[in-house]
Amino acid sequence: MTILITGGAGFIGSHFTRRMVNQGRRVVALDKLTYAGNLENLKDVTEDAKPSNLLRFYTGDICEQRLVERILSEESIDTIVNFAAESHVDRSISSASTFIDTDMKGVFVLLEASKQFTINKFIQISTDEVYGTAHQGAFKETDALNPSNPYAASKAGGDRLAYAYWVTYKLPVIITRASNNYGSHQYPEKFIPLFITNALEDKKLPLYGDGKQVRDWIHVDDHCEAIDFLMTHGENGEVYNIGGGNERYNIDTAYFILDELKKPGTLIEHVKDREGHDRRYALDCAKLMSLGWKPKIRFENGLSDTVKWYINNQSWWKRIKNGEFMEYYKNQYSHRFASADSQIC
Ligand code: NAD
Ligand code: TDX
Repeated sequence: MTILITGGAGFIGSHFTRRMVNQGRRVVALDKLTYAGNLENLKDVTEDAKPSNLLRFYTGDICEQRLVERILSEESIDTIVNFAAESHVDRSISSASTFIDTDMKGVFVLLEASKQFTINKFIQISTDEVYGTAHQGAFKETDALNPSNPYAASKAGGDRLAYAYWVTYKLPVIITRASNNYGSHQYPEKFIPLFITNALEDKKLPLYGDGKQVRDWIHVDDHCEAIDFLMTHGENGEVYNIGGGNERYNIDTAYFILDELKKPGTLIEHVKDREGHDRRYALDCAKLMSLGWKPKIRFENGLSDTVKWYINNQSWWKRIKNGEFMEYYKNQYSHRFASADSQIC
């Protein structure tokens, strides 16, 4: 069985690739290596994979029909796990075009190619953001989708397109909707790695609005384990929520990070809020749990380990923060900070 993992050089995709290779499974990874893709994330499996032919890497775009078809025909792909996406909400608010390309058109290309070849499982990695904000309770898989930013809307498009290929063509699709992931190798534009690395550099932490937004955090290892579990135990045509059961206010997470690093609370600066900011995400995961899976990692333990990883791997994130990231950070944050000493650069 060969698994095609798209987005395999990104945050979650690289963790999943490592997990599969370490289990002795043959993996083909396809990744465009956008700003978020990083071959360093796969260093340990590309160098140490035994036998080393377990992982084959293609640099390329999931929107390229001919490339996708060639990989499916030449590599005897049995399972596809589609992680490839533009994944950052703030970037989608600034410019949505690549989100429409990858998160919708890219899914279409993968589904169409899968129709032509014998694919036994197509797992579309969707997100809890497709439900929109949870005013009360927690979303079930059957709840209506109400995406409220361009990223979430494009992911909802990919999510429903995958479902349509099950209903219409009986393509064996499973859709997963996970909550906010955290862990090692996460690109430092996202909340947790941005706050850890800014604090390590004694820079301000830009907390949007009042910081009372709620996110349900899941450790990336728990998320990858759940996907692995669903590859065997999930039913075709079904959607599965994957949550960590760790709802936290952003402001509490920010203070936890500062406490771990022994840095002062004064580093937090409340800044202009994100447009259309979803106030709360919450998932009801009873469906997945009824199959026998539940998350194992307690948020505070996982976050403490994550903080240690960023302390011990400064060359990984400093290289990123010195590159394209700096331009992005200035554009995204310079108008948000009120104080002149917020050390944008
Ligand atoms: P990421 O941005 O770290 O990685 C995305 C990867 O996809 C990168 O390696 C990038 O180079 C690659 N990519 C982008 N466009 C591509 C294209 N056109 N063709 C091929 N490769 C392309 O994202 P992530 O946080 O690892 O998220 C992975 C998936 O999980 C995404 O589908 C995302 O929507 C979903 N998800 C993420 C979270 C989260 O909290 N991070 C939560 C739920 C769901
Ligand atoms: O500088 C910041 N300040 C801040 O207060 C950033 C970058 C974020 N935030 C807040 C916004 C959110 O309430 O922190 C929370 C988390 O923000 P992000 O890390 O941008 O994640 P979010 O918008 O919740 O989306 C994430 O979860 C769902 C992932 O980025 C998506 O890929 C996933 O689908």
